Amino acid sequence: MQLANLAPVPELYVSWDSAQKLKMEAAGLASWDLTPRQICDLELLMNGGFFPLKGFLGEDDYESVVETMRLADGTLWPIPITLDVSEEFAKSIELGQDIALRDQEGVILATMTVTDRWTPDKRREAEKVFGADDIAHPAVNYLHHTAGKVYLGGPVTGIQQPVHYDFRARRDTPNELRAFFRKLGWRRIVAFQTRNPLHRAHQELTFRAAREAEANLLIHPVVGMTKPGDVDHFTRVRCYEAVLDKYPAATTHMSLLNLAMRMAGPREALWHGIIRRNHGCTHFIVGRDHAGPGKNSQGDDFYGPYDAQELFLEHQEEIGIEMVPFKQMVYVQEKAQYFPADEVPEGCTVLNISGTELRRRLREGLEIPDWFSFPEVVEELRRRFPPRHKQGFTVFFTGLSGSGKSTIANALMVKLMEMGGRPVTLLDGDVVRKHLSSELGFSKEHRDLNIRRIGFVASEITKNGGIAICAPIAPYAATRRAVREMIEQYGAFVEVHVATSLEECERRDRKGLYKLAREGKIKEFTGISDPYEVPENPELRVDTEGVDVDTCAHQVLLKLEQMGLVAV
Ligand code: PPS
Repeated sequence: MQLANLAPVPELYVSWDSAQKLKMEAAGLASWDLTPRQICDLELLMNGGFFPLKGFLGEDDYESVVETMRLADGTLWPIPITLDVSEEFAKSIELGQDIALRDQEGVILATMTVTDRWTPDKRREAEKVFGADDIAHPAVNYLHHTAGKVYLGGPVTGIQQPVHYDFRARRDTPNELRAFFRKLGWRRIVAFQTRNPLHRAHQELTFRAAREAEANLLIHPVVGMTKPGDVDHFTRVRCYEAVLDKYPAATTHMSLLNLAMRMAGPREALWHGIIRRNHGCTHFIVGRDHAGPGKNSQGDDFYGPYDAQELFLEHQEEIGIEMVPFKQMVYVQEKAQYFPADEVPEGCTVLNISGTELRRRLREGLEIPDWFSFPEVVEELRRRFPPRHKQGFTVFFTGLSGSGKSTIANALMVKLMEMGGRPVTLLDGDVVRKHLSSELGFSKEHRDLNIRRIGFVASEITKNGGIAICAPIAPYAATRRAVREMIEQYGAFVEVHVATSLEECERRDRKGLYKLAREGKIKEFTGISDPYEVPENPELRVDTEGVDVDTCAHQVLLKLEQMGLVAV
């Protein structure tokens, strides 16, 4: 029976006194500002999570890891942990030189003696480590589009841990967890890796896995970097905390792992096992398509569903952690209970809600049954993913000067305020130019800057659940598209083209500006001496000629209803 060796794992930190001294000395060194992923890697290097690594990989170890999943000395290590930097920085460094590694606020976390510098063959790295040079794989995309061109390698001397302001009490170094297990007398510990919210099926399967392994359970979610598009870790941790209460007291512990995942499937599973062994665990749950990155650009899976389990089984002894295969649990309606998928009594009805279906129900505010998840988890998810009619959005009016944008925008604002529920902010062209862009003129460059500022403010409002109504001329299609992209990360972007013709705007000439523009007294005037690119596919086009303002604003409101953004 495998019992945990809970002796401390070696760390790369120097003593507190030495750290103070080193920090002063390091202030004079060439320094590298770590990327968010490098900060995650450095934390696990320094605290022993990546034991036996002593720093960022040198070239020999890198080559060997890429080709054979082993360090140059033969030790199993499946994922290259490399310090990617810009060519410019790499050129400025001499081999043998010490550099300071700083976090994003400039705090020196460690120093590194640069022993190696090389330009990697990223295509080969992609093919060998991730299975294909296909940017549909998030780590391959990262490799080609985010990572620097040159790698530096060398031993790291740890000065201090990266600072975390969130969930401090829930974060443990490997040695803190080992000490905790020692204190509680836990000698068999099964770890569960996750990057998703837990529902009842997960609770059932983890509890069952622990019982079968006669072990205590460590819920060990990743809060560093996961797959782009995942539920943010703040929401997830609040969900995990709710689920933790559902386990029998004193059997289960939860700790957060600041790992930057690569979604490398089978290789990643081994890596996860090594990391959990370093955290004092004896068993590790590996599921179907463990750390799978989704579909490749041909629409197929990157890895076979059981590749990770097979590779893990081959190496579990060498790692020193035993695999517990993840049993898929399903809800059986007649029994009102979860069963392993292969033990469902004959003739019974199995109920399931897929991830896609769950997201649809959240989006549309539909029921999520108690058999599927815990009410506290559903409440958290509903708060994070409110239905569309409770999410923030932006209505972006565009059109010529004097087209009626501001008037319709004002009327719409009042109608939305009458309905209530969400705060409404009007970013009118004139108002913005007074308060946000007072130093700007009407050159293309200045107009773009003005629109991007409006876009930024609107995206913040949208992110925080409010309604932003913008009403600038915004004459350039590319800039409008950029603003759309900025906002659509957080909520809907509704482009409304106020399609009043130039002739009509000039005829109205409310501010007398067209006359001045025609006389050449105002330069670069939109429609007269400056271009206006008509939107090709706005969500709505309104015509103000012969139609009153109230009707126009009502058309916009109907569009918002149709898009589900306001409740009927
Ligand atoms: S832009 O192009 O989107 O940055 O313009 P915007 O911020 O909406 O500002 C347009 C208002 O500024 C006045 N104005 C001009 N408009 C266009 N071209 C020139 N050269 C110009 N000079 C001053 C004009 O009153 C616009 O107000 P609206 O409300 O659109 O009529």
